[in-house]
Amino acid sequence: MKFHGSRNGFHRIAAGLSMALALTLSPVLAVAQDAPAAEVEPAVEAPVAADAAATDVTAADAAAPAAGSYTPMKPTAGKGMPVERGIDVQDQYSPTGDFAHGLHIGLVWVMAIISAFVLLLFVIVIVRFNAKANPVPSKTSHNTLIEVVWTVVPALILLGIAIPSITLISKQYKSPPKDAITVKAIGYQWYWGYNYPDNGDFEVVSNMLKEKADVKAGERFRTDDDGPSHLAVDNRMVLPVGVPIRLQTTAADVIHSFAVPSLWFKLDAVPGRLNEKMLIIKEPGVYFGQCSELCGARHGYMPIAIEALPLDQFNAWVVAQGGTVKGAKAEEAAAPAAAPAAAAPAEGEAAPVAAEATT
Ligand SMILES: [Cu+2]
Repeated sequence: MKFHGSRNGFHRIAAGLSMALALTLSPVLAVAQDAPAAEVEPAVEAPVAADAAATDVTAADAAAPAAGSYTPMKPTAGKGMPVERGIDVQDQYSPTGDFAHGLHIGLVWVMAIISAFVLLLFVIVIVRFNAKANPVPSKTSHNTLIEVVWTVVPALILLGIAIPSITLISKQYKSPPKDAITVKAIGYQWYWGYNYPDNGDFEVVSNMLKEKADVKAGERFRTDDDGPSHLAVDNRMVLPVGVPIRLQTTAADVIHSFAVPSLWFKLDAVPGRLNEKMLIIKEPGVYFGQCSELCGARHGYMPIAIEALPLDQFNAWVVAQGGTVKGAKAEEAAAPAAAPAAAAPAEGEAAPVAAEATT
C-alpha cells in the first residue's frame, strides 16, 4: 500500500515536470507559429493613426509644421531599466517609489538583524547546551520575564513594520486630483495602446522593436538609442514630469498588467474594467517596464517604455501626434511646438511620425 502511494507520488512529480517542460517550450513554439502573423501587425497601426487624424482635422493641420519638434529621448544607461548583476530594487523616480524603496531597505535591515540574532541563539545552544558540555540539563519550564519579553518585543517589531507599510498602501491608492492628466494604457495580445482622452483622444500603438538580425531589409530595428533589447519600443508612452497623472489601465482581450519598476507602478489591465492609479514622475527620462500578467504566447514581448518630458515638451508632442492641449487653442498649442522645429531641422527619425499623423 505504501509502495503504491509512493508510485502515485512519483507519477505526480513526473506529470508536474513534463507540464513545466511543456510550458517552458510553449513560447518558443508559439513564436514559431506567430511568425506570419507578425507581418500583419503594421496594418493594425494604420487605421488607428488615420482615425486620430480624422477626428481632429485642425490638430492634424497643426501637426504638420511641428513635425521636427519631437525627437525620442536617448535613455540613460542604468536609469529606468534593469542593471547587470543588480540585486536591489531599481532606483526610484516617483515620490511613492522613494518612500517604498526606503521601507524596503529598512525591512532588509530588520530581517538581517533578526536572522543574525536567531543564528546567535542557535550557536549558543549548540555550543553550551549539548550533551557533552551540559550533561545534567535544567528542568525549568517557565520564566515569566523571558516569556513576556519574547511576546512583547516581536509584537513591537511588527507594529513598527505595520505603520510604514500601511502608510505605503494608502500612498499607492491615493486618488489623483480632479485636474490630473488622464492617460489610458490598453493591453492587447501582445502590444500596448496608449490613449490620451484629455488631449483629443488619440491613441499611440506601441510594439516591441526587433533586433537587426530579425527584421527584413528596410524595416525598423532596435538601436541603443531606443533602449535595451526586449524593452525598447517603436512608439513610447509620453508623459509629463512633475504633474499628477491619472493612469488608467484596461485590456481588449485577456488580463495584462502594466508595470514599470522604476516608477513603483503596477496595475492590472482587465478587460471590461477600468483601473486607475495616480502617477507622478519626478524627472525627465525613459523608464522601461513589461507586461506582468502571464497573458499568452508573446507575453514576454510586450514591453513598456515611458518617456517623461517637461510639460511644455509633452504638450508639443501631443500636438505633433494630432492631439489637442487642454485650455489652449490650437494655434497657441502649435506655437511652442513650431519654435523648436525651426531651431532644429527635422531628423530622419522624426519623419515617419509626421507621415503617419497626416495619412
Ligand atoms: Cu500582457
